[in-house]
Amino acid sequence: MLGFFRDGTAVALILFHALMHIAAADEEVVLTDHFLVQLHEGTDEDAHQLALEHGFRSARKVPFGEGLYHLYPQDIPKTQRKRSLRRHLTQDQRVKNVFPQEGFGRQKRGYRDISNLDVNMSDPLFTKQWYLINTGQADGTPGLDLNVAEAWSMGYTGKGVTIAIMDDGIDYLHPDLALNYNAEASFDFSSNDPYPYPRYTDDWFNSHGTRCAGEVSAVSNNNICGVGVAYNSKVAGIRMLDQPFMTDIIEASSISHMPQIIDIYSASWGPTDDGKTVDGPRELTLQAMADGVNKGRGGKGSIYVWASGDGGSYDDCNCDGYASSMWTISINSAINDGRTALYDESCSSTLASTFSNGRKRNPEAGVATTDLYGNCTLRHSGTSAAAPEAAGVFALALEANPDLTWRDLQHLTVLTSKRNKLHDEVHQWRRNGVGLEFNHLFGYGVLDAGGMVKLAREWKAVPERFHCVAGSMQEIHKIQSGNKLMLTITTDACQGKDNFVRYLEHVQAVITVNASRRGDLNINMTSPMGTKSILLSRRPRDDDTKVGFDKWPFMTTHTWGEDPRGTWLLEVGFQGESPQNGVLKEWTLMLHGTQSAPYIDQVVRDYQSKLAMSKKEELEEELDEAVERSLKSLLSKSN
Ligand SMILES: *[C@@H]1O[C@H](CO)[C@@H](O)[C@H](O)[C@H]1NC(C)=O
Ligand SMILES: *[C@@H]1O[C@H](CO)[C@@H](O)[C@H](O)[C@H]1NC(C)=O
Ligand SMILES: *[C@@H]1O[C@H](CO)[C@@H](O)[C@H](O)[C@H]1NC(C)=O
Ligand SMILES: *[C@@H]1O[C@H](CO)[C@@H](O)[C@H](O)[C@H]1NC(C)=O
Ligand SMILES: [Ca+2]
Ligand SMILES: [Ca+2]
Repeated sequence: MLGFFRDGTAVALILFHALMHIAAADEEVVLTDHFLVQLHEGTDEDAHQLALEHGFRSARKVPFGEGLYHLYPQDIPKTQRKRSLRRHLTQDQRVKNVFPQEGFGRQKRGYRDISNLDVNMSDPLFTKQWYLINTGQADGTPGLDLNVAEAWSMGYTGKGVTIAIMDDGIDYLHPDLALNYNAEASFDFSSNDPYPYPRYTDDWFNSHGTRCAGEVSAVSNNNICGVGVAYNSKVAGIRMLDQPFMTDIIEASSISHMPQIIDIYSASWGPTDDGKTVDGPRELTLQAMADGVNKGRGGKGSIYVWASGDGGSYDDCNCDGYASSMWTISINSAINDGRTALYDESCSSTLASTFSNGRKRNPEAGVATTDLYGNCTLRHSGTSAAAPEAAGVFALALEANPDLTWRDLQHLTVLTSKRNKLHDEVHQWRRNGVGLEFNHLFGYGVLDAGGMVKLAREWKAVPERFHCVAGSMQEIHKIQSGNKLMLTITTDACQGKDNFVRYLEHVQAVITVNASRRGDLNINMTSPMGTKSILLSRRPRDDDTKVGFDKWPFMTTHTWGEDPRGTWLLEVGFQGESPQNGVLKEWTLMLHGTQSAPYIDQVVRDYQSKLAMSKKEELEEELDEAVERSLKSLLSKSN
């Protein structure tokens, strides 16, 4: 039976009916050589053995039921070559059920035929906006884009959604922005007035906010500059970066400005990216963020989108308390051929990526958008340019489903972001314990607007969130070069208590550690399901010898969806030329997530309550479709 359906056997049977329905495919359905197989009993090793015997590469346990395994083939998925594969599996004594997998994934969620796109915009820069529709312009890789055309073709353009750009102001007189400018929701916290117009300097230094605004909300089809990702959304300017020093009050005021009108806040700033800073939001700003996610948007939560940072391989965005916050969606960037940009920072808290400039000499490989004083530019850059693109995609999702909470949007990001052709030379793409593919730099991949709005339309709010302190280690532990410290916490994830966390969202490791050279410290954490998160990489420029990390909440998104029960391993060591030593004083493991399964469980519950109201057959069909969708959204990750 399907273990996690706490509602019992009947439900499990219904689900199986649904699964069989998918399996009982008609002629037109393409079957792949991926199989969902249920075993009578046995360990992961037995499943692996079974997979090998039938010519598969291996078997991976999947989380939506007892004894269910995904058997996957040796090479890149193709359509099923041997019909007999299924028969052999069905006949195997160890196997209880076999669910062949339809070949829908590549069509629906993969690359699309660019010539099928029918987007006709009069804006002169539109064809230079490869991040919207990448046809290979500027030496880019065709199809490597935000897939906005699909969302637009479904009618989602950001209507009714307001995005605030927290930056150095917005040229709201710009003819490509004026129409979409939300003056009522705008403010200038740098000079305390309602007009966030950028301060003039000879070098146009304060062009950042205007460029970001155009990426989100530039008006379409008006013969001016380009087109925003959410070209019918409203954009608000929150000027807050243009004064000699930042203060907690300015940050907090900006982040909490009009949370019932502003839906999404986009931030392309943070602590200095010098590779030696460890800093984050102060007291008021933390409180403002907490209030935002709990009370903003009528309680559904303000959406905070954050650029992961421009510190390059010398920095680690987990040392940036804004980007690494659970309440922000931290966005990294890929360049137009899928490589990392040289300024990209990597860290385990990044959720996904969009696009920006870098490496390419081609003058049109930058980000085309609006610029100061009515101009346009082809050269917006950095992870600064990446965050607003994400804000635009989220605006499309919020239009598709205004009920989405801040957490729903993170789940949607995890499920629909794509590896596409992203390529990180340093860190491999890996799969976590529930099969979600991620990368240490790109997160779960590049945002896919079409995929996101499709899933958003049908989305049911995820179950309630719980918080469990899985364990805390407060003793003194010495660390030395060449002799890394290994600690474990074994946890039941508060099972049996009200705050049991069974399906993870974010995980935080609160760590106090000092070192003779902080930058040489290197911390990894491995979950019970075997997913290793790099919590801290070497930062060669960080020569701190005193402060270390004081109760610093390192965050990982890489264990999303996993079962946190079991033993967590923390490894702390040094990398670098000279021998170092240090002392770890605390490791507290905090789990955040849900008790009941997101996605499928809800579908079944909804179905049950509806069933009580009759119209059985119709509903059964609905359920089939709903379960199919849920499974597809999860399993398509394995394509
Ligand atoms: C695009 O729109 C313009 C102006 O509306 C029109 O003249 C042109 O024929 C259109 N092109 C296509 C390919 O539809
Ligand atoms: C910006 O626009 C102004 C006025 O339209 C124009 O005079 C100027 O040359 C433009 N500057 C750049 C750098 O394109
Ligand atoms: C780290 O902290 C310990 C205990 O508080 C202290 O004895 C040690 O000198 C510190 N080491 C460094 C490198 O600051
Ligand atoms: C952490 O993981 C990285 C990448 O796998 C590895 O290079 C490094 O040595 C590990 N560090 C520790 C302290 O285990
Ligand atoms: Ca335009
Ligand atoms: Ca940084």
